[in-house]
Amino acid sequence: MAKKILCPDCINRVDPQKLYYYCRSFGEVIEAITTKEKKNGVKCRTDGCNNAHIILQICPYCYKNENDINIIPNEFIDCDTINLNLIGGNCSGSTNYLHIMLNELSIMNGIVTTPITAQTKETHNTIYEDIYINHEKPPPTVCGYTESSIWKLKNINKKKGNKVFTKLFNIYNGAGEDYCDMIINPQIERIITESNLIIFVIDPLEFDGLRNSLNDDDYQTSTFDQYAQSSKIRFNSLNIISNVADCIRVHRGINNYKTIDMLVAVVFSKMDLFFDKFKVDLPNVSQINPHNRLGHFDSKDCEIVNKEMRAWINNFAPSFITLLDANFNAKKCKFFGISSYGSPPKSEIELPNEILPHRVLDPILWLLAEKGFIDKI
Ligand SMILES: Nc1nc2c(ncn2[C@@H]2O[C@H](COP(=O)(O)OP(=O)(O)OP(=O)(O)O)[C@@H](O)[C@H]2O)c(=O)[nH]1
Ligand SMILES: [Mg+2]
Ligand SMILES: [Zn+2]
Ligand SMILES: [Zn+2]
Repeated sequence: MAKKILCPDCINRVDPQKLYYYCRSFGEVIEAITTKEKKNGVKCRTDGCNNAHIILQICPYCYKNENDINIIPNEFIDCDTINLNLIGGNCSGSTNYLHIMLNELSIMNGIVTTPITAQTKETHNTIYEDIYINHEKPPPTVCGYTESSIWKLKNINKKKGNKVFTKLFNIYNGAGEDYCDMIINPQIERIITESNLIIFVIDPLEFDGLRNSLNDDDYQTSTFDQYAQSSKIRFNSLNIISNVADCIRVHRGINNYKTIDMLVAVVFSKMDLFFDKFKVDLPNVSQINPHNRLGHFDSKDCEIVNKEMRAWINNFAPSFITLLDANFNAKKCKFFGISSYGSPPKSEIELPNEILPHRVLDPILWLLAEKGFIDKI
């Protein structure tokens, strides 16, 4: 049986034999496909339509009517898909991280990134403009946001004959609140359980020892107003990690005695705030690895960073490490330290004049190397 396709809109798995088809010329939707049609290619049934082969497929689960069509991009059928879920508490820096990382990926040697849907392009461009052109913080993600950012990735250094190594990257990044309230959002539960990769974005400011090491100004500019001003406890990452692990356990039938065998990148954001104070503890994380931009992955450097970050966090939040290791296979779980901006924001609204991302590609290069998409050195 052909592999099931993940509908990016409703996050249900669809048997390719059960897809509906849509004709762009006449807006006709064909639901029941005959065996003969399957063999010869589906054709529009409207008289006078010269659109011989209908190639636009739609998902039978989320199709409502002919005025409300979600097309499943062809790439979901042709390419190997990586479903990535970027999970972070509110204000952890996940939205900034995602779009700055995508931008860095697009200028990396040998990798070609192409947005697959108009929505993906528009959302990315808007956030890019906020950050790089207007130097403003992008707005917080709204609750219930489940749109995915869909990119085609080509590695031109991995050509075989005239075939270029290609993967589809389907990325979800919701609002922090939603990962704590999954029970009321089955769609978010499906996103988590259908992902083959997870990036946890962790805000180091949530740990008392680290937050207290900063002056008030740095704390306020590196968080959203409403959190800085209130003493309200934010949803913390321990809560999120245990929710996400429970969700995966329930849906995949993994009991509590076993760890979850999944690639997990644990990414500490906003590290620009700590490099000066913790240079002794973070001699490698605070340095940029030159291999990053060259399109391959440096396993040795990754291991050094992993150890350094684990030891550093263990000083401030040992319970974080205990909880993570109790739920996820530590061999498939790596720690990273990044800064999206490279330095703290100038004010509560304004970003630094120059955005100098620090090690933002490390986690993604590790995941792509594990998936065989780029080479390790
Ligand atoms: N110092 C510093 N602050 C950062 C960095 N990245 C993000 N921030 C701060 O963190 C805030 C939140 O960032 P977002 O990317 O919107 O966080 P989020 O995880 O998407 O938050 P929600 O969408 O509300 O869940 C930003 O407005 C910045 O103030 C960074 O690299 N350095
Ligand atoms: Mg966000
Ligand atoms: Zn669907
Ligand atoms: Zn037609």
